[in-house]
Amino acid sequence: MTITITAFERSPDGGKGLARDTRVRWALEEVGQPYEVRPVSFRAMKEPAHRALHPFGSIPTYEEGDLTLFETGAIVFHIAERHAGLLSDDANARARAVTWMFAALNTVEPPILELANAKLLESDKPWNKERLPLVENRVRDRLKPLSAHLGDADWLDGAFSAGDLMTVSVLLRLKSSGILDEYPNLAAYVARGEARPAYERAFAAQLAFNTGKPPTG
Ligand code: GTB
Repeated sequence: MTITITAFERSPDGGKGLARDTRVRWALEEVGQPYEVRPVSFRAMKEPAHRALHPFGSIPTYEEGDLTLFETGAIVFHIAERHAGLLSDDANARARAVTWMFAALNTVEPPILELANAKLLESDKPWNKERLPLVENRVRDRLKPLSAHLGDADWLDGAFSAGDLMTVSVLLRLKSSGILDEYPNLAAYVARGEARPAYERAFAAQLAFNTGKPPTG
């Protein structure tokens, strides 16, 4: 059955892979499932046809036969459950990987988004200069224990899993801030994720999509 996801017609990041369709592309590449991408403009995103797929009028969505999903956590979990490669056969290891998915989305991502918003949307506010260090410290409050847990391991809980895919995806948003480099094992963890062939294919595909140039290599 054809899998179709939606993505920004042109991502505001110009193809840096930060829009959330990249994590869905990555999951599909990890499990070897082909997919199609339907571009959605900012205007179309808020129209009834798209809201029927995504009540909040955002991307990405996921369509497969009569199933429609939104929220990258649910989409990646669905992909990981249906296909081998992202969740262990061991029930406890699966549960721990799902725990890391939730931790990535509910515990690690929120302060990272707050920082992105503070930089992108609030830079002209008179209080921004004072607030920014507070927000950066909230990010550090999450990175420090994450770094301590990872230690010198390659992945969060043994073999690479959907939990790592989500955690790396969330941390990627920090690359340009310099904060990630304060935790060398996390910077190396993100680099390991980016070096996975499935991530490379997903990144190349979204870059080609956003620049209109075919993937190279
Ligand atoms: N919780 C949802 C999920 O995980 O699926 C969040 C979905 C979401 O925020 N989607 C964003 C969106 O559609 C795109 S990813 N925004 C437009 C809207 O809602 O009107 C967020 C994003 C956007 C742009 C960049 N960038 O250019 O760097 C990075 C991330």
